[in-house]
Amino acid sequence: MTVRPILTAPDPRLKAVSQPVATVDAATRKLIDDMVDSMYAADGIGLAAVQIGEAKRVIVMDLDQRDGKRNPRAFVNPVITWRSEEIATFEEGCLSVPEIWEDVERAARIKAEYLDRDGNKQTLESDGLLATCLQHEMDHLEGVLFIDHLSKLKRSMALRKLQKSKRLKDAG
Ligand code: K1U
Ligand code: ZN
Repeated sequence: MTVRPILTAPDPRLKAVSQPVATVDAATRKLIDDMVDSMYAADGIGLAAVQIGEAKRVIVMDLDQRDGKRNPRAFVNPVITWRSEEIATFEEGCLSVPEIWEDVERAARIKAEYLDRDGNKQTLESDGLLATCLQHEMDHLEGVLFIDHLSKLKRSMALRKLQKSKRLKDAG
């Protein structure tokens, strides 16, 4: 089990565009395992590889964490193939933007294709939290944070709050 530190904004590495994975091999599965361990250790429901400093197109997610049961899923090289015109608004958080929660508008439903941890091609149609979380994590693969969807004023307020809490933490 390897829990790796999660980068926080405004770390410039979070702005990288992640590169596709050539083959789902042992190294990819080790990355997936580290991401799952890091996500659970941080009490998250999703994580993109770039958040632990690996700019690869890999996402993990577990939306079913109940009664100590875990059901992690991995999405390698995910692509959104269809988005609904209907929009849904969810309050989002991000392990790379701690302590900030804001409403974000995204497509209410999406279809996606990806490779699973065995390298098999999968298709998925989703709505609700799964559609929101997938779009949030896929934004990370393009170097986009959820606060980039906010107004300039709300984004700069969020970044100021983040910097203040970092200063307080550093001061002990
Ligand atoms: O990308 C990330 O950092 C993961 C992020 C996923 C996400 C959450 C909510 C809406 C969209 C995307 C998180 O896991 S934030 C943490 C979180 O969801 C949570 C933490 C503690 C209790 C309950 C939820
Ligand atoms: Zn995030």
